[in-house]
Amino acid sequence: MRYQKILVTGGAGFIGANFVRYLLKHDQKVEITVLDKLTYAGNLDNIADLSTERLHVVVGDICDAPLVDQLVQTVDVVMNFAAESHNDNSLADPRPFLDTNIIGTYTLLEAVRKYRVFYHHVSTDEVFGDLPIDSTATFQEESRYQPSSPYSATKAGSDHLVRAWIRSFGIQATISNSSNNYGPYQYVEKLIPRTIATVMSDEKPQVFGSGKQVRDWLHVTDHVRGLLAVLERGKSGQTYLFSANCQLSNLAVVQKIMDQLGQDPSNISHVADRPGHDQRYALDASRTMAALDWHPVFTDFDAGLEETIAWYQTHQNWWQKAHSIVEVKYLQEGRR
Ligand code: NAD
Ligand code: TDX
Repeated sequence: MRYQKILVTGGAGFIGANFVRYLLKHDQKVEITVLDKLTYAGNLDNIADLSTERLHVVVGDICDAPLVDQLVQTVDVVMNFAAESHNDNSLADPRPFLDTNIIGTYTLLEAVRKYRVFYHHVSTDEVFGDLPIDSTATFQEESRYQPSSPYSATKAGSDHLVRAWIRSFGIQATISNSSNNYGPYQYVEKLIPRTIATVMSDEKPQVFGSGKQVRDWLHVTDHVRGLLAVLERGKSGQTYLFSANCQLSNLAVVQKIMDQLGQDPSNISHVADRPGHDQRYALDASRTMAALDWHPVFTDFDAGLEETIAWYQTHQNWWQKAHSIVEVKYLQEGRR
């Protein structure tokens, strides 16, 4: 590993925790400091069983400049996973997205500029907007930014800040834009874990609108492996795209889950559509694969899904309370 001391912001969330778990297991020297605010989506249980010698946890906010300054000066690289990450929440209350995704990124950038520390920005394919459902078009590294939701607009804004800090201040940084992730430790507000938790609770899964919208699914472990390839071989100023080229309609995903859980796949509720709902995401990751020598290993979605469902079946205590909270929230917002 090119770096020995890493600050992982958002390391108690879904992708951040998977990153911390994978890295500590596969690298015997690395020292990780997690900075996490522990919002509703952050859970220290996600990393609680890991060795504490090489893992330090700081509960705090990436918008807290003195704290960020103090932590950044002790590391070689910052991996920024911290974000408000759920589109539906950004429609109900955009403000926290501006704070964490924009001001938080700005705060980290100022600290890495001061201490000349490498910065990697974890971002999303949603910055490019969407594609028509029936097309075969894909997004590339240089595709135009055209975000649709408050969430994706703040992620797009944060990507722009990173590029501006590279060009104007000469910081060393990379950006990656990933397609939709799935796997263990994902909070039950997102489509796959929400549907698993709902079906396991003998309720009907909720499909927004027609369910014909398409998402491009990537197993979180493949995303984590890609991020480590960026740390090993990435070049400052570059953008990397992560996708396993696995495009499926939401309806197909929900039906696969129901099928695997032994339920009638037609027993679903079509609820009000998400306002401004992005129709289709598809990333062309071929240039990143060649540049980083990274290739997804979870290429069988049904097998990855089966493994994910098994994880939720054996971790019911992990999600049961959160499931109730999420469902009450959707109900209060008139979204179920
Ligand atoms: P998540 O919501 O599961 O986790 C986010 C984590 O950040 C939580 O632990 C939370 O407590 C923490 N956090 C939030 N605000 C903070 C703040 N102000 N200071 C410190 N910590 C804070 O999100 P995720 O799905 O793991 O996503 C991680 C990153 O990957 C995000 O930047 C997201 O935009 C990006 N991304 C996610 C996906 C996906 O499918 N989940 C796909 C592409 C990109
Ligand atoms: O219950 C649901 N029913 C439903 O039909 C939920 C929760 C979602 N959906 C639809 C909306 C989307 O078309 O499923 C699709 C996936 O929804 P989410 O899981 O909310 O993900 P999405 O909005 O696509 O964004 C995700 O991928 C990109 C992550 O939440 C982002 O953080 C990431 O940047």
